[in-house]
Amino acid sequence: MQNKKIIRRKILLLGAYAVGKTSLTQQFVEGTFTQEYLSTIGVNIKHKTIESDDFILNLLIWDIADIVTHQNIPDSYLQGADGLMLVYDLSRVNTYKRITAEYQGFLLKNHKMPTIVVGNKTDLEVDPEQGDMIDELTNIKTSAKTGDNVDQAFQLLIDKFMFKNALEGNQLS
Ligand code: G3D
Ligand code: MG
Repeated sequence: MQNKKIIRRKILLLGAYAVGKTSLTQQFVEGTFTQEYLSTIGVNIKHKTIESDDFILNLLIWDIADIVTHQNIPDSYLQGADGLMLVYDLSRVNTYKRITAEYQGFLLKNHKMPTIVVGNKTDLEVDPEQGDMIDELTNIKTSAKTGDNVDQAFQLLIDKFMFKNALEGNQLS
């Protein structure tokens, strides 16, 4: 039997305070949701292994605290990143505006980085200010609380960077 290739990839979660970055990571990695105080200081790194028909993916998930993203994101956080998940809270539309306002420079500098926009907290009432434009720019909507679409959101990002790797003819490594 052919040995499967083991590949390592790193993704970053960015977004305003309390949009659910840590909860999404926890739901994806551990399949649980805790209402306890989960506030993140600095960066919280989680690991998950995903096996497909062709390879074993060792995924490192960097969940970055808002306190860091208020300032510049340290280069070391970005080093070797393969994908970016930008998270906002569907019940607080200003958290979407924060993504565009705070990360604009960063996103321009890293425009080739596979990126998805996630609207989290589908279990809550959507902010009435949420317009069609934001809706269209959202790749996927999730609830870290119920688990709805959480795996699919991470899979969407994984598909994006794996597809980019394949397009660029990169060897899996
Ligand atoms: P952050 O890591 O982006 O700062 P957290 O966000 O994951 O710490 O979540 C912030 C708060 O939102 C937490 O509540 C958490 O339980 C809640 N939360 C996260 N995701 C969801 C969701 O999908 N639905 C609902 N209803 N709540 C969610 P507390 O009360 O601890 O502040
Ligand atoms: Mg957090």
